[in-house]
Amino acid sequence: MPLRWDIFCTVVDNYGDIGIAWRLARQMAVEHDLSVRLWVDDLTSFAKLRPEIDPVLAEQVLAGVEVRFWPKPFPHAEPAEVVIEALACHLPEEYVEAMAVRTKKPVWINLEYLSAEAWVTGCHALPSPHPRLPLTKYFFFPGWHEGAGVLQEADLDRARLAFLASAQEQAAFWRRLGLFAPQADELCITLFSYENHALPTLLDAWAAGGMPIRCLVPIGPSLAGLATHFGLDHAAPGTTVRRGKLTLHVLPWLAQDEYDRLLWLSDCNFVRGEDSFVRAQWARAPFVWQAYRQERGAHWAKIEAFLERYCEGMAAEATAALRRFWTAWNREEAQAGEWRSYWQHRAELCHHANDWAGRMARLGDLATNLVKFAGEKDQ
Ligand code: TRH
Repeated sequence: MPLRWDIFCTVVDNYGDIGIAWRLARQMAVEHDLSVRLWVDDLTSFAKLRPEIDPVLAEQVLAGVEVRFWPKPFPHAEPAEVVIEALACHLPEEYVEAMAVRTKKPVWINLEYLSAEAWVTGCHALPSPHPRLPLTKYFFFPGWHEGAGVLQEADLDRARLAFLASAQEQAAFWRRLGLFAPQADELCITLFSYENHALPTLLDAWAAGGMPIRCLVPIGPSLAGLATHFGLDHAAPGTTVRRGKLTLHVLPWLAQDEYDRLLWLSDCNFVRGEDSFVRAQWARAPFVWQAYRQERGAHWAKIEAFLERYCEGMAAEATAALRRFWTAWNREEAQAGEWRSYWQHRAELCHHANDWAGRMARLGDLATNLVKFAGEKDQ
């Protein structure tokens, strides 16, 4: 079994790339006892997810992972036995040359973006020989197909259940956020999205609805629209807005593990991109996904493919309502009626979310499947 791993991550925009690369590196070190170097080109973004990271240090160790700043030009570094380019980033040319001169060539894996699309299954694990050097790169697609899986720490469910069973830990969590815990009759909704023109309409619907709603919005691109809508100069962490049945708090950016706890405590999670999307699934509560918008609408195929898989086994009416609401949210056209008909299926949505997480767990987790794959390719 190859023991030394290098994981490379470039932060393109947002936080999904580093969020995923970090979780993977940590799991490899903590659960698989591997020696892991994580090369990151933007430590400032990383520090938002893990405040222990010092953005000016070229080398540091966190949770057993050696975190290295990825500078340009790249310094000499002895390649590891397994090399992962996370989310299709490109390895430094100098490093690739160094891989090629090793007697035993490293196992080189391109860890791709997450997708439920059917073509992914056909491309998973395919080799791609380097055009010039004696190296082969393998494509590894995370997802809901055999041999792949998504990120899930071994103790994730246990940690979630322990947190949900501890009134003390939950009270401490709300204190850290500087908020009172939601009341028993309040619906707690987290809203992590890209800019979405449907947001004001949805907030109005919640304000005018019959149910008290506590909405928690992390700092991000949705805030500008929100401030304009509520006639505020600006919306910043600590801002609270009360309108009708709606109480909305703007949250500071939370450390990644803290954000997980927020998802666990909430009744419905609006999430985006890739990593929060997966974490909401492990929270076993209803969630609404805004996909990362791609050129020529390529993200619609991803949404459709996921819905196809996710809705399997869900009652027909709930499925139709979920599909309508998700589509409207991604089109940035969600209306009050679509939200109401979605949420009237709350019981079915909760039951299904729990079922789905059970089904996902049976696929095995991404880190373990990657370790197995690398072991098979290491000759
Ligand atoms: O930030 P994102 O939009 O990331 C996206 C996607 O990964 C997309 O596929 C990729 O192409 C693009 O980046 C470049 O959404 P995502 O994937 O949910 O990542 C957000 C990360 O931030 C996730 O690890 C959770 C974390 N997070 C916190 O740590 N604290 C917070 O308060 C919040 C709201 C999120």
